[in-house]
Amino acid sequence: MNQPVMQGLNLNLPSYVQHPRLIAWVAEIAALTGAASVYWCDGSTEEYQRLCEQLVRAGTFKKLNPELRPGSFLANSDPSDVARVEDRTFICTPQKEDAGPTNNWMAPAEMRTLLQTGDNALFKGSMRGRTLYVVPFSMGPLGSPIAHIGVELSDSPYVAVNMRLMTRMGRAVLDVLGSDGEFVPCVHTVGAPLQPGQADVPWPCNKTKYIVHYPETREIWSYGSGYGGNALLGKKCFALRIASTMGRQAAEGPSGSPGWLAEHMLVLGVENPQGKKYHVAAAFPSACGKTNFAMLIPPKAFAGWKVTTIGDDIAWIKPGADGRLYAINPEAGYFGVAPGTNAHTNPNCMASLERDVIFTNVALTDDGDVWWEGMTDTPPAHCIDWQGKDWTPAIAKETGAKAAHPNARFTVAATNNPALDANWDNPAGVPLDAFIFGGRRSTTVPLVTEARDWTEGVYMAATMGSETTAAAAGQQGVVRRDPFAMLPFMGYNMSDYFQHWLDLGAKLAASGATLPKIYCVNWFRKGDDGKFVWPGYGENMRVLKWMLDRIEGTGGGEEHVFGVTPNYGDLNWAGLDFSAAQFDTVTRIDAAEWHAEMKLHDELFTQLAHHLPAALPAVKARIAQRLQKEVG
Ligand code: SAT
Ligand code: MN
Repeated sequence: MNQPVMQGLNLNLPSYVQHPRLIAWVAEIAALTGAASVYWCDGSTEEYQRLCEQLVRAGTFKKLNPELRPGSFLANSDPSDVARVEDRTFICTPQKEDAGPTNNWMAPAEMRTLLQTGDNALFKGSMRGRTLYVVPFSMGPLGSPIAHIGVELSDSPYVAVNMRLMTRMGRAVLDVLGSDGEFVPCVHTVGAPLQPGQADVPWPCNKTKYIVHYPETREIWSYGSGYGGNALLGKKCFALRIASTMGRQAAEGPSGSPGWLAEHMLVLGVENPQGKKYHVAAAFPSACGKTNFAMLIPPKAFAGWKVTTIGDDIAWIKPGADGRLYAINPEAGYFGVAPGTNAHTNPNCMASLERDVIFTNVALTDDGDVWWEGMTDTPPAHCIDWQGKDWTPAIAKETGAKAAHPNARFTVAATNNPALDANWDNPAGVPLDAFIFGGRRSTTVPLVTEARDWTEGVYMAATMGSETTAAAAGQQGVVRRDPFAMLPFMGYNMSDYFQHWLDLGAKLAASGATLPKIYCVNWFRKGDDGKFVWPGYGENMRVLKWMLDRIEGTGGGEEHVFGVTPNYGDLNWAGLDFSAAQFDTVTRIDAAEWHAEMKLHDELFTQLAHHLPAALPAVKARIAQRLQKEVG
């Protein structure tokens, strides 16, 4: 076939690419960035292996000991490029208020000048000396009516191989796209062009970073970082920021459709010993245990109970013809936090990581395997830390040096997970029975509370707070409001998003549907000794079981200031030594703490005053009144 040649550059177009708009766009970006060559990813195993070998030769990857960790690699990033950069993430809507006060905003024209068209536009020549990888991917099962397609153009082969594990990637996507299918264009550069003869570094990146979204035109442009959600653009950028705007747009116009939701949620299946299956979607901020909860193994006393994973990070949720909400996992792999993962906290995850894994920023052991803080009780006597330095327990004690970066990650295909749900790939999704919202709070917020109705549940989710983690650059351990665990991932105005949730609930209720119950949880309360009181992990099954009892109408509980909470006797304690006094420590409502907390809700609502649904301050007023009356 005719090979289009742009300014001397051969597009290396495979004959199966039949989409003129896609071809023209690839040519345009190749010209803008000055890429040295273009490579179209077909998504094959052979290609994956070849690119991994190439990354080994480039020094980006180390091949791990094939006897201990077959098919697996370790990448160490540049020490400056280790997490999402929220302060460099932009939502570029024409009107600032459409991005809302929680997002960084710049006018689209101004951003385009900066990135694409200005004299010193960052993307101009940004891929010089590098290959541009064309990475077609589907978020959601290939060809499913609820899936959406994206194409990422990236100069990072690390991105290409990660995208193969995280999404349905390759030629089959272009087959679905045909000659005129819609796709979300995603442009990514590490921002490190090479001069002729210049040697590359193992982890090219740039101090300047821009993670940019244009919701109106559904485009993503990412500059300067090669790490995680900054660079794997199908994940937070597409499946949350762009998709959230798509879900809301679907509710606009005359169709009367309630639209849909793109949420920062794991989705799990839970089956009781009688074989009844429930599905739960749970939102927690990054690095607060979504992967662990999604892969939970019930304690021994819960014989016959089974938890299975549909997804561990993102859910797309749509009303079905029966009015129920159905969830799919748009991803096909897990990009999870390694530190703290072990045979106790997440045995299914450890099993998932036995082979065919890309590790990033963990430590390398002397026998060519990986290690991270918390992986084993006894650390290795020596390893090479994530920055390539010698690490021993003695060095760690002296300097505090971590073997693995706290945001070190694994990338692994979902199919590695022994607890994978049989319906994880079902295009119809799974019907949801409950939503859970949880933050990381060492004080104040009780173990579990059930919202009395949808609006109260939306209030709980909207006012959620959490202590910051290493998943984002910046200070750690500070409580911030993180509505719906979506603060860093909202593609539009947060108040309009609250309204979308309220409207969707109201429309479904009006159609006679039973809405999922909404719960607020906190696994992270600490005692006076500074230690977590609740044992967490598999023991979270006890809380989950209480929720299912409530759904069945059999679970006990007491109505309270914020909703319904279980009494000590309402949870099944078989096989766990957890006293009523300990239970009190994780459920107690302290008046002073809650008055302070309500002030923070106030601050949030003041910040979000524009378009804030009146129903939310109304819930707040009711709570404040009860708090005064019942707690003091
Ligand atoms: O780097 S990611 O954004 O993919 C991980 C996370 O913060 O959840
Ligand atoms: Mn996440």
